[in-house]
Amino acid sequence: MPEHHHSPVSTSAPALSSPRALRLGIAGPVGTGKSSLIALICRALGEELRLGVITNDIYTDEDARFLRSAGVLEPERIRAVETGACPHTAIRDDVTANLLAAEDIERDFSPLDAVLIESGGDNLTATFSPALVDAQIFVLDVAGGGDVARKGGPGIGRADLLVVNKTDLAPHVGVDVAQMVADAEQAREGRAVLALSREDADSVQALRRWVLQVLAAHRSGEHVPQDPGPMAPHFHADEEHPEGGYVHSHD
Ligand SMILES: Nc1nc2c(ncn2[C@@H]2O[C@H](COP(=O)(O)OP(=O)(O)OP(=O)(O)O)[C@@H](O)[C@H]2O)c(=O)[nH]1
Ligand SMILES: [Mg+2]
Repeated sequence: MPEHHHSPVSTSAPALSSPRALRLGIAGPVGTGKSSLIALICRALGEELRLGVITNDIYTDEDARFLRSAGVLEPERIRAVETGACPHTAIRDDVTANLLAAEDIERDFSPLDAVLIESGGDNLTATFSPALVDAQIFVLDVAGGGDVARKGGPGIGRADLLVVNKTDLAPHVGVDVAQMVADAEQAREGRAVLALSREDADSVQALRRWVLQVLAAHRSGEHVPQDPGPMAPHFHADEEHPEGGYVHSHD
């Protein structure tokens, strides 16, 4: 009688069995277009990938509402974490609320291919902890000024992808996109930079390809989550300091 023993690493487990969903963080200063970029990804990939979204806002669930009303995913697949404090805290120092939200959504919609986690808009140095996300996108926009890319910082320098967003606005704000991208590439020592506008279909396709590429690398085990590094010391406006706060860091 032929023997059909299952080896301890069972071959009967589906060969397709992938690791858990890719957790992809989207960070960047206030208003640079993080929610809009998530909407673009959902629109471009929502048919072929099983997606979930988690938003982080300080006091509201406004980003989640925006994304639900954009109709890019079933509303139940978009969840809000209210961070209650400076947004970077919840993506860097104590990621518990976000980890629980990610695990919940992955369980409720199992299997998911990717969970997109939007950070609350924060300062230039806020990045995700690798304990929360496998990969992260840092979003700048041209309206923030062409020299921002040169200023560097952990997100700009070392996020898996730097997006220079709203390139359609460049002529109106006097920014040279090619120069801004070149500066960013130099600051990033060759890591990926993408000039994006929701008005530019080619750029949206490039974003789509990048997400698929990271997902494939995540599944194959080739992708290694990077820690862009901690944020810079900073102060909060409501804290005691002669100039309106005291300088501190969250490490
Ligand atoms: N012109 C232009 N405007 C854009 C683009 N993407 C987003 N916006 C606009 O930029 C503004 C901010 O976009 P959001 O996606 O809400 O930005 P955000 O980074 O999620 O904002 P916070 O979560 O509040 O930090 C909105 O008015 C968007 O309509 C773009 O490609 N071109
Ligand atoms: Mg947003």
